[in-house]
Amino acid sequence: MFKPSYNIDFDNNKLSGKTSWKSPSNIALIKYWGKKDLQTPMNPSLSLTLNDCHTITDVSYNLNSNGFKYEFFFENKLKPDFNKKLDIFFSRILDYFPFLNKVFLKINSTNTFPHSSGIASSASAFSSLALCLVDIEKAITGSNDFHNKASFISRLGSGSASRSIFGPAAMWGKTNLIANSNDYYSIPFKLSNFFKEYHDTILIIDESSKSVSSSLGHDLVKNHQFKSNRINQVNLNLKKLIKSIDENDKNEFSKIIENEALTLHAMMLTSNPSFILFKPNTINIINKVWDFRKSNDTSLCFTLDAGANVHLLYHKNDYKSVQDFIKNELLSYCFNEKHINDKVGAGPEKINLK
Ligand code: 2P0
Repeated sequence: MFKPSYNIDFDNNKLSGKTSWKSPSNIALIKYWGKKDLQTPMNPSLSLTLNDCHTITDVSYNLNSNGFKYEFFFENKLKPDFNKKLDIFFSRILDYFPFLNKVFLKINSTNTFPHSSGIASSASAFSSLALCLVDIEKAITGSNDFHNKASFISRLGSGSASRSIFGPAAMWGKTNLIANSNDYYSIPFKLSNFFKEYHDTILIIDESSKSVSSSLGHDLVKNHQFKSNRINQVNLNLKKLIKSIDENDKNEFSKIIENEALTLHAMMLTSNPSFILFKPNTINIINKVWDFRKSNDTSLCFTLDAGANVHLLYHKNDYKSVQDFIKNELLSYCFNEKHINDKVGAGPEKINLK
């Protein structure tokens, strides 16, 4: 799959150019937690693609007669700290991009969201880089495998990155519920107009980096005591979530995504060894959201990533009431009142270079 058969004796004049892609972060509604073999998921996941939290990656390429080489810059500063992760990524993808053996890549990435905000940037970072690479392959060879290959390549950098290729929603992982779903790349998920109008306000509770990486968390699911129950539950939740989306049922949607978020963290609490990524203010906010929902007919609900921050999801019709609620009752739980207002977005875009 996606291994091209082109001859690498290219016209060397073609081996020079530049491309740039902007790719968003995503927030999972149905959570990917646990892997099978190389970067394939234990269970299907489904996410909303964000609009404003994104990474812009520029890649310039030039002929290199000594084989593949790259340099990675973050916000225009050389960043060798990322090379360990990037070396693994490039070793996984060389067979899928034979042209890489002939080039030197200069990569520069910039995030629109603060990189110390505790927001995972691997999804937007790897998806924007993967899009640049398929775009370069297209320019050199005329190859036409584009979005599916970009998602496949993103996955080899970070599993959740495979979902960022498609907006407004994407699903990854084989399930009988959705035709063409597979473990190797994500596919677009048809979201009803109602849910396309959802906002995501990310409440920043903790800016420090996570005490346990997601990769380690995924590993701990392999021998988890609740693994088979989790697989059953996630498939049932996916089925119910798809129905709630088809029926524009906001209450059922809220119930399922909150159950997924809390189960994700329950899996962490019951791993061996156990670990905890939420903070007291994560719980305080969840209780406030539940109180708010008791006294309001609202779409407001929460989800959590692998960290302490809370994602508040709500329909645009509730924007004013939810923003007032955040300002009056939730910002005091945030680190320096930090929060990011985002919403469901359309997916990555190529940046036109002058
Ligand atoms: C998700 N998360 O579905 C889940 C929910 C975090 C919580 O995927 O090892 O960075 O790079 O494949 O994708 C975070 O894990 O892990 C994640 P790798 P990734 O979004």
